[in-house]
Amino acid sequence: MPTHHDTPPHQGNLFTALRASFPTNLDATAVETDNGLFYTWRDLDRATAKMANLLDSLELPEGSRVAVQVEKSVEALILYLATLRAGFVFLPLNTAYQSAEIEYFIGNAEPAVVVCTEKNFGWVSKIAFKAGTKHVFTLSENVTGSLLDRAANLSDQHEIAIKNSDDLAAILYTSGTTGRSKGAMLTHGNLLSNALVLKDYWGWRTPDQGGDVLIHALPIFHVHGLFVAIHGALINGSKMIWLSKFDPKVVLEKMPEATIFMGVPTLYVRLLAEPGLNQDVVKNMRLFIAGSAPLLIETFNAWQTQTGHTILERYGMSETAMLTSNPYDTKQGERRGGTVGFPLQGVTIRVQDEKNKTLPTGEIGNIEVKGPNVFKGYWRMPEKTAEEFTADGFFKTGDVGKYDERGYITIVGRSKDLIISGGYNVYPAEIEGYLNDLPGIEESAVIGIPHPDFGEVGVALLIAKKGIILDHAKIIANMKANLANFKVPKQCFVIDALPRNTMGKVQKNILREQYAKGL
Ligand code: MCA
Ligand code: AMP
Repeated sequence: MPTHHDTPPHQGNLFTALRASFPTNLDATAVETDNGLFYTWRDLDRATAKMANLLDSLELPEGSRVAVQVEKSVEALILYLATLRAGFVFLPLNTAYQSAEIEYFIGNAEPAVVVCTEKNFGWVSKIAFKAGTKHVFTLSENVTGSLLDRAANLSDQHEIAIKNSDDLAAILYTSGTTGRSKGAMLTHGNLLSNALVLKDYWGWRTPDQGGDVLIHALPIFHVHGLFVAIHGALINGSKMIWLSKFDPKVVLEKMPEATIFMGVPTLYVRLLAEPGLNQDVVKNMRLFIAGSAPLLIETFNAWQTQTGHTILERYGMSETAMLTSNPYDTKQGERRGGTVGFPLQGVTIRVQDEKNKTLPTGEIGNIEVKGPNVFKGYWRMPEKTAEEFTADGFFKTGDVGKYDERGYITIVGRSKDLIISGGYNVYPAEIEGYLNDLPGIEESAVIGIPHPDFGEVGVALLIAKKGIILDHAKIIANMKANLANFKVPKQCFVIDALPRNTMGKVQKNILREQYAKGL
């Protein structure tokens, strides 16, 4: 384990490495938005300094969290980078979360600072102040808000905070199979090691090597958009074409000026449906990356046929950033559809049986991982953290898969009860808990069924209390009023009883077979 004085402490700050990668010509464009705004590297440097000075002016305790629920914007990107620069812990929250969800996250993380949209300030600030947060700022996607007003007149010079590589940089909430979300604690070292490995493995070209241009069309409150995409571009001094929201037509419009695109499978499915997708529009592109959910071989093949490009699929988790990837350089192997490639450099992956014995090639088991990418643990949940690591320090991913004879890893399923819909995780336990509390519902089961656009979507099976007739529309409306919209089951069915095994456990696999015909 390298002792900390090996690298000067402030070198441990991820922002130091990102800032050191800015091109020499600071007046070049760093970010170009879909609504015609241009930000130079100098703009990023000055704006992050001003915002970091604002955070410093609050005299926050070491390790303070900055919770952020704002629409995607370059100012939100600047806030993320400023939080790193000032040495605090960034906590991004999905913009779809409603008050009950936000109340949980703020109660659990106890952020010193909360940044929300001007529209949501009323209810978010109430929750935040009640939980002891002292500073609530606003930031809206039309470049307004108290955060910008307060930072505007501060100095554009800022000494990057000294951090060790195992200091926290971010907390990302992700849920397990049971109960409430857990805050995955990611360190500066986790994120920097992953960014450096991917920069090399995906063949990123710095400006003096011909340069790269990334189309960024993902949300920035999850690992894919916030770390893999943003760090990839910044650590390489590459321009980002910044879309406030995914729109397939806009992505196609930008492709002739870009070289790299990252997306969850749903984005590829929607691009394939565009008549404008052809070999011509992609001729300047060099790399299409997919992940966050299974990429169907049909999508992989259709993309190859329609564009001539072979999608590079990789595998990641909030707790581990990226673990594996198909190769970019064909000398290291072909990109094999249906697989997630090889463990990244420095990452060890094993496939274990139920007795924690390592399985041979070809045999399906539980995927476990060890490496500099693996998180520090769950925020204030030491017991839960301990449960998810083996005695010899491997993290249990909850994914089920195998190695093939050429060393490629295939994910064949999940041991955790999880639905991944359009790249967002939906936890049946959370939805079931909510449904079971509704009047008239005896019990419920939420399962994932195939969906042509989102990959899979949730469907709820409801058991009514004796003598009660359940009103589906009312139940759905109730969930929409209280839960993030993407979590709401796309359909509800009332049935007499849930199939159970001899242990009394609900047999969701039987339900999935019964309802797999889709909507
Ligand atoms: C929107 N809707 C959804 C989803 N998104 N329903 C199910 N699943 C979804 N993902 C519903 C909304 O509730 C709404 O329904 C209707 O679709 C339209 O909403 P809208 O927001 O306009 O949807 P959209 O613009 O079509 O969004 C689809 C999307 C978005 C662009 C695919 O979901 C997206 O950006 N997904 C990316 C998620 C992501 O970044 N994942 C990375 C996680 P209603 O009208 O009824 O309200 S990081 C990760 O997994 C690991 C670490 C890794 O490996 O990267
Ligand atoms: P989360 O950490 O909550 O964002 O979700 C991580 C989960 O997404 C992983 O545990 C996998 O189940 C799933 N996942 C990520 N990338 C892939 C992929 N390329 N193929 C299949 N599943 C994936």
